[in-house]
Amino acid sequence: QAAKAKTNFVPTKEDYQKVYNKIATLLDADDYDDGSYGPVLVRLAWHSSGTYDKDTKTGGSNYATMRFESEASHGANNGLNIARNLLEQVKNEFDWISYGDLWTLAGVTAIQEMAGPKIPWRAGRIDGQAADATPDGRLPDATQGSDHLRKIFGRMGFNDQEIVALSGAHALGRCHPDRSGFTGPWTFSPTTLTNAYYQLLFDETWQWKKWNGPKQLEDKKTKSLMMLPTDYVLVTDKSFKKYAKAYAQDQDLFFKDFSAAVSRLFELGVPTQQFVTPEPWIMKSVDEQEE
Ligand code: CCH
Repeated sequence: QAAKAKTNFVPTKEDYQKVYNKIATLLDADDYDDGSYGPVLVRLAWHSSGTYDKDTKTGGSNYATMRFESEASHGANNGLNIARNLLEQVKNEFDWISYGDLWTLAGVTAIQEMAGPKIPWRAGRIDGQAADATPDGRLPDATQGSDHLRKIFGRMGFNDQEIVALSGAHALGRCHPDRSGFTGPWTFSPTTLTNAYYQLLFDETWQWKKWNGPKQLEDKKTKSLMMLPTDYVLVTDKSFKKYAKAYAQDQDLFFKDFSAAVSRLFELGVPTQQFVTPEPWIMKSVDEQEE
């Protein structure tokens, strides 16, 4: 490590692959949620990117402003300290990486290692200042409807098709009452990325859950799955529904569109000239390297 003098060490794709591999070793955890930190790492990458505003060109993944209390304390970011703290182990070993690169690369690693598609990724984000932190209210509010989704994702520069494709990330993970107030997973396989989220939206009968918590839906049959009001609009809004149906019927199509949209999401707010290469990298999965 001593040879890597901080000032002139220029990391290569192989160095970032080492970071990927290190993150991959931290994913499995018997005593956490459904056995993987993958979903919460995907949520960290998304919340650090989804603050982007295309008109003012503020927010996004470039400055990793969730490091600052003013942004970490936004209600939408509850629980993401778990993901940030986990990644400190990686930052300690690879101190040359910026937090924006670390967090988005962790999202890429988690998606790929949870059987998802390859997510093209570029390095080059830089750590910003507290003054770059974004105001509260830029991330979506789960209690709202399609107008809200179009307003929030439109501000980031995404269209209806991309909104629906990105929402498929909810095949992963779960809601935690102590973080968002909502409860339960969206699918029966919350640590594997599939198109099950869309299939369940169409195939199950969804009813409002009777409880003291915030408005959410449950599947009538098992009452063990959930949908947020914002998830359910993917089948009630005519334009969203068209894409949701297509993804329910074709996992390859979902993977292709999800990969493109997530890759763009994770680059929001990063000036093109900052990226270390013009062409994105495809990081190797752990399995591929063992072959
Ligand atoms: Fe999400 N998400 N998300 N989400 N999300 C939650 C959890 C995850 C919304 C609300 C919530 C995306 C879009 C939306 C993940 C990825 C993405 C939770 C529960 C809420 C609430 C948090 C908790 O309690 O822990 C809303 C509203 C939208 C609007 O579209 C997008 C886009 C992505 C990624 C591309 C993942 C993964 C989780 C699971 C986290 C975990 O800890 O299991």
